[in-house]
Formats: sequence, structure tokens, C-alpha cells
Amino acid sequence: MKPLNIGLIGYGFMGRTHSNGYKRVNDFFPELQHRPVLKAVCGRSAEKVQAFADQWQYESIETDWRALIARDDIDAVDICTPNNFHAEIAIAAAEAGKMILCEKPLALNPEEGEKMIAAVEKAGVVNTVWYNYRRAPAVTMAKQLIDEGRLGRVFHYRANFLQDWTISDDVPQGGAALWRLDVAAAGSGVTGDLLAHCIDTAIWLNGSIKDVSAMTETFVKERMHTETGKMEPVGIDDACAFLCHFENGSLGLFESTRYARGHKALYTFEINGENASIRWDLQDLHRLEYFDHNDEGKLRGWRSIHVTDHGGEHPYMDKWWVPGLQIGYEHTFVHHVADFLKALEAGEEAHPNFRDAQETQRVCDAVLTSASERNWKQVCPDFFCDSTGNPPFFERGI
Ligand code: SOE
Repeated sequence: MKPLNIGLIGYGFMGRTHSNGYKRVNDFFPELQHRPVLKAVCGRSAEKVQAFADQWQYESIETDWRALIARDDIDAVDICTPNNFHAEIAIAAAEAGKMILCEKPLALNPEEGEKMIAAVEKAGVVNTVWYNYRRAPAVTMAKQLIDEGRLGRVFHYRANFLQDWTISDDVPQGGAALWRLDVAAAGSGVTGDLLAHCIDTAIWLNGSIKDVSAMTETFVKERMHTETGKMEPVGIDDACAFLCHFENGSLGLFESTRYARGHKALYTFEINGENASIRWDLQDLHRLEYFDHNDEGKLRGWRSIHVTDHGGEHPYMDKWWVPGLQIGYEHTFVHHVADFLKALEAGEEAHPNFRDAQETQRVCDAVLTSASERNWKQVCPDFFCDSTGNPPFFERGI
């Protein structure tokens, strides 16, 4: 088996989910030819990063990400830093010829995303972004049902991602634990952190989004910044809702907030087609709700499919326990690693790659622009189209 030496940069919550994925993958996907090796982990505090390395059995540590990238014994760089470091690290890693696994969202904005794509494509390095919810077996099965044409024409796509952890105005912004509340580190609030997941899944299941009309709100306007020790304005969106049109003619409705008291991480989506509907809920992630209008009338109703069967019908489940026994959140990351390695071994693109994730980035950008300008925005299909939805620069003679 071929070792694939991983260099992890950042070791917070996502560092743990990814590390667990690397450690478990060969136990459950024995056909893979590569074995991830936890070669080095990097963080600014030597003491803290060493504690993480000891707990997760990384072979070595670095305190400067440039030193990690410069090492000959690192094959793949995993970026788990706050969002404002993604671009710089990814571009340097690509230039050093490393494979890259980058946390979501891809970047702070589409301009950064475009530079990251140029770097990985020029270097020809395998790249992926950890939109992990695609790999929940029930979500993958939703994709299969849609691709089989079972829904017929799709009319509606509805998604929510609701949390409640920032309601208190005593929660500070910035620093290792709370960078998600600091616009300089995160780029945006719930739009890039939570809606980005919903948008990635939506595009994967239902195709591209054409245009959006959004509203955002920042309920707590000032928070103490852990780095300056002062009260600073809050620059992120605490809540966001948007309407959209998909290319396939269906209508989308998305909502995300960190102010939905009682909800810790409620990610749900529902798709309504002419023949059937599908519903999924992260807190019941092993179930897929399915309504089929072709069922016999007196038995017609929503079925709750426990996506745990073997025999190849329920994605990924042959790899785990026995039918009827479910898996959870952490397995989505194991599946992501497995699919990444499979792509690598087949000489194919890993998905979602930077280019796929850039489509989500562009939707997020259009959402934020729409909210601030209070009007509908086209989602720019490529680099040359600006977020006003104007045509490519070269067509406008600029
Ligand atoms: C935020 O609380 C967060 O951890 C996101 O950053 C993750 O991407 C999401 O999956 C769960 O919530």
C-alpha cells in the first residue's frame, strides 16, 4: 500500500474531523491503494499543536505553514485554517506541487477563488473542498434518485441551516475559537459558513443557480474582539435568507441563522418534483424521506427510508456494519477521504474540486451583494462577469 503523507494546517474542530477521516479510511475501504499517513500538523502555538499531534498521533509538528509546505515528505496539504488563509496557503501548496484538500468555503471571495483555481490547474495537482454533507449516504442516494429521473420536472428546492450559538451579545469575536464571527477572518457570516453547505448540495442535486434576491441581518452590532480587547463593529451576517431561480426552472428558498433558539445544527432540504418529493434532515441523517405520487392511492404517503441496507443499493453502507445499523456525521469525512483517494487512483478529478466550490462561492457573493444592494443579482458564470451581473468585461469592451 502506498503512503500518502498528510500535512494538516490548523487543528480546530475541522482538523479533528479530517484526521479521523484519514485514520479510519483504510479500515473500512480496504480496496484503496493509498494509506494516509499523519505526517505533520501545523499551528502557531508549539505547545498546543504538540498536544494535538500527541492526541491524534501526528509524527511531527510545524509552527510555520511555509515550512510544512517546503517539506519533501509531505504529499498532500490539508487546509483547516480560518478562511482568510485559504488562498495564500493553497496557492503556495500548488506551486510546491502538493495535492490540496481545503476546508469550505473555498475562499473569502470569488476573486481569491479564481487565483486558487489558476494555481492548482497550472500545477496540475489534485484538489478538493470539504463539502462533506454530499457524502452522507442519504444525500448521495437523493442524488441517485434525482439522476434516475424519478422526480420528473423539479419545481421547488428549499433548504435551511439553523443554529443558536451567537444569540448572547457577550460572545466575543475573533481568535482561535470565534474567528467565524470576525469578518476579516471569515469573509462573511452564515452565508459562507452555513449557506455555503446548502448551496453546494443544491447545485450538486438540482443544478446551477441563475440569480438571487437576498436579505441579511446583523442582530448584534458590536462584540468584544478577543485580539484587540475592544468592542468592535460586527461585520458578518448573523442571518440570511434568499430566493433564487435554478437553471432548470425551479425556484429556490434558502434560510440560515445563528439566532434560531433551540436549533444547534439543523440542516434540512426538501425538493418537490412533479412525480416525487425528497426531504433530508441532518439530525436524522441516516434517513431519506421520500414521497412517490405513483404509489397506489390508498397507500400513498411519505416514507422514511432508513439508508443502511447492503447490496449496493444504499451508498457507502456496504462498507460499514450490518443492515439496520446506522452511521453518523464523522463518516461523511471518512467517505470524503475515500472518494478523494479513489479519484487519485483512477487519475480522475476529485469532487467537489476548487472549480466546483467556486460556483458556490459565486452564489454566496451574489447573495451578499443582493442583500446589501436590495435587488436581484445574476450569479456570475465566470471570472469576467462582475457581481452586478454585467456581461463579461471583454464583451463590454473593458
Ligand atoms: C459552524 O458552527 C459549523 O461548524 C460550520 O463551520 C460547519 O461547516 C458546519 O458543518 C457545522 O457548523
